[in-house]
Amino acid sequence: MDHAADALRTDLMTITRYVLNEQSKHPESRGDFTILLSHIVLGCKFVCSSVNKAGLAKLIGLAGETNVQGEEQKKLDVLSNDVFVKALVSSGRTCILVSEEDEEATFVEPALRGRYCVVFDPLDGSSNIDCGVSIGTIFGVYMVKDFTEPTLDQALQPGKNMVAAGYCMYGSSCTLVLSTGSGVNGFTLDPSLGEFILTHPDIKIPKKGKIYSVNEGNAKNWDGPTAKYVENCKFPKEGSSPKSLRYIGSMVADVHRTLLYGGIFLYPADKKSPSGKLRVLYEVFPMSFLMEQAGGQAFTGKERALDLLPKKIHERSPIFLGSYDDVEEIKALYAAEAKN
Ligand code: FDP
Repeated sequence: MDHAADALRTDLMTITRYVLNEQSKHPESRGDFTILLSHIVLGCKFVCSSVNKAGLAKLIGLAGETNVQGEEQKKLDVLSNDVFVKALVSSGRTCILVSEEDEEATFVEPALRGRYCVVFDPLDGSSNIDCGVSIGTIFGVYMVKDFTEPTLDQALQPGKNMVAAGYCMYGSSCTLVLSTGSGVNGFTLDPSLGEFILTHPDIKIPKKGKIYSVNEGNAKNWDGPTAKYVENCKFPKEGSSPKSLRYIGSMVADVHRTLLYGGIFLYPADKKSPSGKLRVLYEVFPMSFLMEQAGGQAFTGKERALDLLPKKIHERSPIFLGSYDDVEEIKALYAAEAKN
């Protein structure tokens, strides 16, 4: 009998146990983050269960509303947003919430205020809901200095100020990937226990990958460096192999694969969308934070993504993120263009 393997199977590291262990390294900590995270986890479990039941419960279909980006909102988006807002407010640890689904930020009522600002996309990749492709929740957490008088500025901080970020992917399994600023860990929901168990400890992205991920249907409107980069992926220099293309069209799923297998995910600017498509606060920042924590990089075409200072809560930015060496290549192409 393999006692070491058996011990691993029976000594389960749940996400709560993991965060409590981390908390014990900071004796001054009051456990606020642990409480906040348990509410985020509750939201993820609820959305996971709803996504699994969506067909059965006839939840799929338009809710008859349009969100701030002018996209059709589906019932699952509405439901997920409601669940996360209520879970975060009731945690008593938040003062400002920014959701992809809400035009304005939510300022928590004074009696329930705490010191965290949470930015999130409750159900990202929603165009994939109806065909059962993986979708996810993305979140980022900031600490607010004076939470008794919260202002919008405190939600408009650069991504490098985040204290935690993560996503939960609702796919063939439900996986929550989290960083609290000291590496990246992945937890998989064991449905029989209702617990997220540490299954991917200390995730490191390969230094260079063999996959690129982009919506090539936009190629005619790309700028020079993006077009050149993708050309190089397909027709590399003599002696190197071409990269494979994988594009799901669900950011959480595309980033998850990139994190585990290596490579690069691109959502560049194009002539029709000069700022790209993805939202800075709750898509670009959390994913860039995770990439850097896993040893990769995230770049906007101009600067390190986490250095961006957003001016509006729903601002967009181009993004190139993934393996360190792959992002270096696109950085070099933009640097060369800036010189000319
Ligand atoms: P969706 O529109 O389905 O919600 O930001 C949303 C997002 O999906 C990302 O999850 C995804 O990476 C991207 O948009 C896909 O955009 P394209 O359809 O333009 O490729």
